[in-house]
Amino acid sequence: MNVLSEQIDVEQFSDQGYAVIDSVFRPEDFKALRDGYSELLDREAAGMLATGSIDSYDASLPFDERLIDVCRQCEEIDWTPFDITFTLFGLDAADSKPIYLGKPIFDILRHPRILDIAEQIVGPEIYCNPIQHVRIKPPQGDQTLTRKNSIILRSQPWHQDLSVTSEDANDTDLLTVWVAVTDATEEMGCLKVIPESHRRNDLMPHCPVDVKQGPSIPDKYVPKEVVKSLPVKAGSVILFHRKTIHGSHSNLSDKLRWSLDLRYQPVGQPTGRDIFPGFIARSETYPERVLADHSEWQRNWQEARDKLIKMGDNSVLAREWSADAPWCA
Ligand SMILES: O=C(O)CCC(=O)C(=O)O
Repeated sequence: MNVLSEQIDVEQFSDQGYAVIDSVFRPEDFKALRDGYSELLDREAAGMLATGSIDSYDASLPFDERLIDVCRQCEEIDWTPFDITFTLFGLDAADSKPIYLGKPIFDILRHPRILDIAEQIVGPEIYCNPIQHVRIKPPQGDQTLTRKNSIILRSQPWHQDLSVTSEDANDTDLLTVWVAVTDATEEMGCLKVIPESHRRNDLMPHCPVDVKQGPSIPDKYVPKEVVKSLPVKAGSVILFHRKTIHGSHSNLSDKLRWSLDLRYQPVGQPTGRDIFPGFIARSETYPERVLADHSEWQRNWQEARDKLIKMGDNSVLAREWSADAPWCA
């Protein structure tokens, strides 16, 4: 445990609201994930061919070329099957697609190197918070690729992660662990942060920009005097405090920018997404409660999906940001 402790500047994290840790993963650590997504894309593309959303698909091409080609051909790629959590906006019908619950993701969520990092911020009783995403962003300079695609595939506007939880999680020590699967240079749309922005007491005002976009802070409220871009190499990890204002640049390169954003917190605090299944990832006190069974994790998400479909209205899942609020004018 704590093999990486010397690499994490916990003081800088408390002071600045973020930390960058280089070389946490090697390329081979992502092989299973890449293979899983390659198969997933083949399956999804077969469905798109059958329904006529795309006209052609060359399975012999490398993954990046296949995904870019699919994005270019279809009106709008449905990201649900590629993501690892439910959208707050689309799970209102029994025909919404299952999310990706492959073992490679479960293994990364429980990866000892990630938990060693999280432990230094949230302590030894670690809960894997279920607000988590896989983002594989196509080149945004090519308007045909992204004009209609959901925000998850585009640059992310300024926000605090606390803005997407329900209010009962206001005091949860929520840690965002952002993992670079590919390089993320500034041209490729790396993250950007406002250092020290987590120190203010209140959550900033956020506004919903459109139905597929998470809440974002209106430009006039973003203290942009000190914006820091965070370019990183594949395998690096970036940590954010729940109130740190951050976003990402547009991917103006011709490559895919692939990342995971995962979240951890101490066991026993509200997750801010009650109905989604988190799990105990590490515990000294109750080691027998740690979830190590991939099938059980899958089942938990499937049960949550059934519940959500029955509920119909997902708006209860997170705090409400109204476009009619005075700060959105
Ligand atoms: O990966 C990105 O572009 C944005 C990630 C982000 O904003 C987050 O993890 O909260």
